[in-house]
Amino acid sequence: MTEKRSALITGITGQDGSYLAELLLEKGYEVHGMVRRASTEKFERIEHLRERITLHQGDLLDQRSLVDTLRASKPAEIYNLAAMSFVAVSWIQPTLTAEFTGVGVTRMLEAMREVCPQARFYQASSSEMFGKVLEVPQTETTPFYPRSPYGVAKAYGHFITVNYRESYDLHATSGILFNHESPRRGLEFVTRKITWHAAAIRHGLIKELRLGNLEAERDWGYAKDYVEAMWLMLQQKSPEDYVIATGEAHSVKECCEVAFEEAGLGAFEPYVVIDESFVRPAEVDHLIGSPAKAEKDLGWKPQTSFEELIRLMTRADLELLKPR
Ligand code: NAP
Ligand code: G4F
Repeated sequence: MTEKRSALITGITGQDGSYLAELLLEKGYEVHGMVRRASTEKFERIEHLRERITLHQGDLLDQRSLVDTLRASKPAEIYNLAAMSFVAVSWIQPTLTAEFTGVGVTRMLEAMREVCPQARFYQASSSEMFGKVLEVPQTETTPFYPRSPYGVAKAYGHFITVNYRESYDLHATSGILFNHESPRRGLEFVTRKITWHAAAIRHGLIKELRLGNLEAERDWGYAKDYVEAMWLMLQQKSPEDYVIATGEAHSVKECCEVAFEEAGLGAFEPYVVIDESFVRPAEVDHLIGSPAKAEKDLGWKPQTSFEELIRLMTRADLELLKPR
């Protein structure tokens, strides 16, 4: 019997980690995940997979645990998705964000160099690195101008991945992913916050939704489509960097319009209150990516439109919050 290919996912308990684990299991991989200890386990997103995956205790701050996780899982592919991923909190915990989201990448790469230098490495880079954009649309060659401690940390993670590829000939790839959402998105991110609140208002559980900047625009795609691109990147003969995006931008306001309409509430304006506490010290006003290279080299295309995405998230939250 041929042995299964093994893959390690850091951040397996997160939105992307859970979809990627499902995809890799479907493809016949032996799936390992790295999780950090907490007094209460937060494994809801992978509960349905628990019997089919192997979990290892580890933390991006702890080199020993990364080395031991790689020794135990013997991965052919490593997907480094773990990070402090919420931009707003990166101003509150800037140093910790730098440690998790920036230097944590070097720790993973060092552990890989020591234990399994032949493995393939995926780094979860972000369109937040483009920040105050220097080119429209953003591509793999657009210079970075990050606008948050999170964006700065991700830029470090991107460049250290490129540097280790060039210094040590590692198969290391940086996927520059634009915003991607799903019913598994954390409630603090704006799309899920909007769809959850629209559903809760519809069911009479709450009365209003407090938001910051309604004019901000993002290139929003569906997380399930995006994890396929991560896998495709690691199947390439030589490692390169790719932008993953839909090529369309929409505003927070448009997201409200679609969600409130899908929830059967009509116009969103009577329910939304502008709350300055959600306005960021420095904003990223407009992001729009070009997926042209991904389409050409990986044969990857987004499958889900912005409107379909917000509608499916709203329907999922209506079901989740339905009185029983
Ligand atoms: P997410 O839902 O916030 O998940 C983050 C994951 O990282 C969780 O599993 C979390 O574990 C883990 N983690 C955090 N700190 C850790 C540490 N010190 N040690 C070990 N694990 C740690 O994020 P996501 O949306 O799935 O995003 C996945 C990755 O892609 C992140 O790196 C994010 O920055 C990046 N990214 C996301 C997007 C997007 O739009 N979603 C776009 C571009 C890039 P716990 O469950 O224990 O907290
Ligand atoms: O949903 P957000 O918090 O996502 P943001 O900041 O774009 O970051 C996400 O995407 C990045 C990729 O570009 C990832 F790297 C990162 O990990 C994360 O997944 O905010 C989107 C926009 C912002 O302009 C924000 O100012 O929505 C605006 N917004 C307006 N009111 C709000 C709110 N954002 C949040 N979270 N909450 C609000 O009440």
